[in-house]
Amino acid sequence: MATPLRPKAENPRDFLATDSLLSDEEVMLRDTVRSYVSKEILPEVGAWFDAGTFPYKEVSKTLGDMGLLGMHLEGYGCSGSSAMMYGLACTELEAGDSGLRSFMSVQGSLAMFPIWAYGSEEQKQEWLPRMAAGEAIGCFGLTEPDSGSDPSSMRTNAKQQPNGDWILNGTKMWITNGSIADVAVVWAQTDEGIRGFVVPTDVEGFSAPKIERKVSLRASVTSELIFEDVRLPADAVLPGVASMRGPLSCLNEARFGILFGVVGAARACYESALDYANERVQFGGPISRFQLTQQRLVDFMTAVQQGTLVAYHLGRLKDQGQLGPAQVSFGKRQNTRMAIEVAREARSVLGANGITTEYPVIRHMTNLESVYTYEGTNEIHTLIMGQAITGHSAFS
Ligand code: TGC
Ligand code: FAD
Repeated sequence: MATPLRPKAENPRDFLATDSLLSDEEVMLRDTVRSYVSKEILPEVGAWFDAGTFPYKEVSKTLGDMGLLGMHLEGYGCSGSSAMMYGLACTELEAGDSGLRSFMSVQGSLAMFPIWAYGSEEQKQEWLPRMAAGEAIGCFGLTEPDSGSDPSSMRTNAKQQPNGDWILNGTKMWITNGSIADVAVVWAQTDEGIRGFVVPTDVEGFSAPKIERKVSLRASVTSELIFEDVRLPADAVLPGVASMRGPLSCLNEARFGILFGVVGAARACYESALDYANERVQFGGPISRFQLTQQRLVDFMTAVQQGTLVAYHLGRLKDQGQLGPAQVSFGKRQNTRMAIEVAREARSVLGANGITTEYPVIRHMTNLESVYTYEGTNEIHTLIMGQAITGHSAFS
């Protein structure tokens, strides 16, 4: 039988059949999260974004019930899933909204991970089961008003008193989940180096004003954390680490989630542009028949497929215990750049409709501006990789 002259790809949404690289269990988890996002997030998230809010208690409980919070950790109510499964969940959540993936990343990788990796048995028992169930929300305080890319210059400090208590003073800035958190993992200078503290947010002297007027990640809460002579018991400190290695190791976990997540945002933009181009009629037919439109759609599809392959490869390396921090930087930097470029160009395929939140693309586009900056800016990841390939540090 003759081959059709103009075959359409069997699946234009997965052109290289990257699903064939996943196990049945991985596909099942991926489809479950995709279905949740499609039914419960996509119909609402545009309005949440417009209003600058989201129903965090409900979302937290549902993600907990689905076993997604701290899913890559073992024990204490966590599901003990593979890194690949964690990454796939991030992709699907971020196809809904980067704010949703941020919520999950901060909870699992930035708040639960340090308690799990460096906490005492009591700290783990007190917080991890409730956080895994979505009944307690966590945040991670590293960045400060004058200390962003260079967190080791932080001024927040904790001084141990003769009776063993700690007194914490300082200000953290740009903290995801800050004003909705039940517990904050806070990094501070001490006489013994940089230490992490587990701070219940109902403690006296703590406040967390919400940062307003964001045009990015509007369906996510971002806050300042202020500590004014906050008194903490001796056992509030994370006993397992006393250096920048503590917070930086948490970033490896969250950056890994991002390199998967942004592929979901890019895919959502590509699919929105493809659907729109097939439906929108100008000059007597769909705009998808124009060569210039096809070039853009093919570029989006290629970029998303390449990003998927990078993510899957790094996911497999992580599950084999072979993934280094500079390789995580490769994925965070490359996939975030890819996603932001796809989003910006996809926005223009939708013409004027593309500037409204009736369609998801501009929401993803503005969200990705935050993702480009947080968890290490594009430039910081460039320098991490530059150091890895030359042996020279160019940070200062
Ligand atoms: P440096 O002197 O190189 O190292 C200090 C210590 O840390 C160790 N180390 C690491 N350990 C684990 N993982 C890594 N990636 C590590 N990188 C370094 C290192 O071995 C050393 O250990 P030790 O035991 O000898 O003390 O560190 P530095 O202070 O010069 O920092 C280097 C630099 C610039 C790469 C680092 O500061 C950096 O990554 N800056 C970017 C800051 C950043 O990414 N902030 C993110 C804040 S959290 C956030 O954005 C959350 S967004 C949440 C959301 O998803 O909504
Ligand atoms: P700066 O460090 O001041 O950088 C400004 C510019 O200078 C950037 O382009 C940067 O790349 C460039 N630059 C800096 N140093 C160098 C250099 N050595 N070489 C070349 N260029 C350089 N932080 C937390 O701790 N917890 C959170 O939950 C959290 N959530 C966030 C949520 C949102 C929505 C946002 C936007 C940020 C969040 N952050 C959080 C903070 C985030 O990690 C920082 O914004 C980020 O690390 C960059 O710091 P900065 O904004 O102070 O920029």
